[in-house]
This record gives sequence, C-alpha cells and structure tokens, in this order.
Amino acid sequence: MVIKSAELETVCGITSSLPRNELPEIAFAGRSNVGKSSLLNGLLNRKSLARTSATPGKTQTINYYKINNELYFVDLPGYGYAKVSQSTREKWGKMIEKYLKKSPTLKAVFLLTDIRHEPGEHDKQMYEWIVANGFRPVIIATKSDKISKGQIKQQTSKILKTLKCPQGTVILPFSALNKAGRDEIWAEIGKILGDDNRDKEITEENTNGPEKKDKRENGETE
Ligand SMILES: Nc1nc2c(ncn2[C@@H]2O[C@H](COP(=O)(O)OP(=O)(O)OP(=O)(O)O)[C@@H](O)[C@H]2O)c(=O)[nH]1
Ligand SMILES: [Mg+2]
Repeated sequence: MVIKSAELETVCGITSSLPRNELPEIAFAGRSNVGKSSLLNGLLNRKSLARTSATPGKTQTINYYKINNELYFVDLPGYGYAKVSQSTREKWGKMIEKYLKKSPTLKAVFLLTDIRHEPGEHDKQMYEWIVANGFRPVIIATKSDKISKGQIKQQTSKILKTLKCPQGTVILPFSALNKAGRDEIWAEIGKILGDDNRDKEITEENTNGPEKKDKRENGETE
C-alpha cells in the first residue's frame, strides 16, 4: 500500500467511549515495550508518528491512526507493565476487552510478542481474549534483529506452541530496526482487508453479535 496520509485521529482514555468508525480497523496488541508503536511507524514509514519509548508504558490510551482515508491502525495500551498499580492495570484490561467486543469494523488483531522470549501469562490471556471475541490473531514476533537468522524458525515455533495456536496461524517476524518483515505484514493486511479473517464458526456461535450492533445504533455507550 502506498501511504498517502497517516494521522493520529482519536485518542481514547480509560473513560472515553469508543469512536464509531466506518472504515475497517486493524488493532495491535502486546505487552508494554514489545514494539507496537515502532511497528506502526515501520509500516507507515514514519519515524515518530506513534510515540515510542525505552520506558515501558508509553501508550496508555487507545490510539486510532487513520491511513489514506482507507483504514485505521489501532494501537492498544501495552499490558503487563509492572510499575502501574493493580487497579490501573485492571482498567486497561477492561478497556482492551471493551474495544475487542464493541468495535464492529475491527477486521483483525495483531498480537505482538518479543521473538527472544516465550510468551508470558499476560500474552496468553490476551491471546485468549482475542480468540474469545471471534478473531484469529496474526502473531508478530518483534525485534527479530536481536537474534540470528538461524534462530528465527525455532523461536517462532516456540511462540506458537506456548500460545497453543492452531495449525495455520500466521506468525511474521519483524524488525523495526532494519524493517525485515514489513512487506510480509503489508501483504497480510492486504489479505485481511480483502478477506475478513474473523473466525466464522466462533462468530456464528456468538449470539451476542446482533445485540451488540443494536446497542451501538441506539447510541448507548458503556
Ligand atoms: N532492536 C529493536 N528494538 C526495538 C524494535 N522495536 C521496538 N524496539 C525498541 O523497544 C522499545 C519499545 O518500543 P515501543 O515501540 O515504544 O513499544 P510499545 O509496545 O509501543 O510500548 P508501550 O507503548 O509501552 O506499550 C523502544 O526502545 C524501541 O526502540 C525492534 O524491532 N528492534
Ligand atoms: Mg507504544
């Protein structure tokens, strides 16, 4: 995709209601410091559209970036950051869950995990939330420049195994440093936009679907 425009359009805090976007959304989730904002900048060829930081906990809001008037990238708050209080962490968790449940144009969720490490408890929980909401997450293994090329396959297999991903789950290594994996991620986004990857079986079983839509149409917020 040729990026003609990319701008931060909406920032949602813990108490904000979510915007009613018409355009498709792709969300990026992952623990604090895993490289979500760096991935967005890398995909969009911008140095600092999404603010990145060596200090974990930088993105504490849901940030909607509008791309080319065609779609939104949604940067979700990083979880698992030890220095925030338990109650704040719970509020973030609720905010992320609300986002997954109440976003009718959400097409896919990309779950980021650090290629060097086995996913932890918070990653497993996030994976399960995503699946419970009817999505098959695309896994992005970040910071691939930190390991040798020969280790990539072994590490991505370990991540898939730890998260108990079903066969066929897409996992793509990415480096914000040298942009390796960028084209593959854009190719996946292209597929998603042409072909909704929401898990049809789960969606059909989920009888809350139409009710959710009605609530939004009636202007109700939580
Ligand atoms: N070597 C390397 N460093 C990276 C990569 N991606 C991110 N980083 C570094 O990791 C740190 C965190 O990156 P961010 O993009 O801010 O992470 P985030 O997931 O948005 O973090 P929160 O906003 O706290 O949730 C920064 O110091 C980045 O420079 C990568 O691919 N390779
Ligand atoms: Mg961030």
